[in-house]
Amino acid sequence: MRRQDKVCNTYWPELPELVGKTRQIIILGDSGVGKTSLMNRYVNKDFSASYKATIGADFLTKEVILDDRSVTLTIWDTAGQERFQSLGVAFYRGADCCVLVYDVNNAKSFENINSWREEFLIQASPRDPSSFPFVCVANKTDLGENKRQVNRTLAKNYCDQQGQLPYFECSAKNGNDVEKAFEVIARHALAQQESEMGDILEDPFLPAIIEDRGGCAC
Ligand SMILES: Nc1nc2c(ncn2[C@@H]2O[C@H](COP(=O)(O)OP(=O)(O)OP(=O)(O)O)[C@@H](O)[C@H]2O)c(=O)[nH]1
Ligand SMILES: [Mg+2]
Repeated sequence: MRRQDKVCNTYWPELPELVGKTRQIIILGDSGVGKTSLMNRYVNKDFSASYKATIGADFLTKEVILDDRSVTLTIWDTAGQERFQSLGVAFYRGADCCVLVYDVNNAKSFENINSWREEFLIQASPRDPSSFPFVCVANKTDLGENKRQVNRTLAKNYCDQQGQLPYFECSAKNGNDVEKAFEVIARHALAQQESEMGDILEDPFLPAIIEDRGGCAC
């Protein structure tokens, strides 16, 4: 049994809950690219063809199990429409991972993802901007190649230049690769959770806390 598991299972069962506060995932991109639809597809396994602009921000939570470990994601779906954005910016700070979405059939939405990325970094001011986990999602691939305006290679090149961002071509409509994209996001979140748990296990006061609880974690 790993030391971490022994501490949690035997002496401090609530540790994962304390550390494993929900991880904040934020979805950004132009209006109409399908941010709400992707979140809905992933969390509720559902899709609606009607469009209702998100105002400010909305969220859904989902518990994900990966390799027998659990992580809870709070997925923040933000407004793409400029007039509804100011409310959403408040949620940038505290995000653990950011999903940049564009519509493969809309070149402008791809050109704008860099602005979304830069604005996020300004507002969220993460400790290390160069290593902050972004994931890029190209949505609406179900509409067919003749509608496509953004070439896969172009988008892949952009992601590679930005530090090998994971890149997925998805469809919220038919569900294609949505699960796959969010699995990468959930893995980032789980890694962060485990790293924070590791920090606590290294805490010089931990032996005293465990002692207090009537045990030894060695
Ligand atoms: N064909 C197709 N349509 C999609 C897909 N994803 C979303 N849509 C449609 O595109 C429209 C906009 O989708 P939303 O998810 O509301 O877009 P949004 O990015 O949340 O828009 P804002 O809230 O304004 O920022 C809706 O009519 C959706 O049904 C997709 O993968 N394929
Ligand atoms: Mg929306």
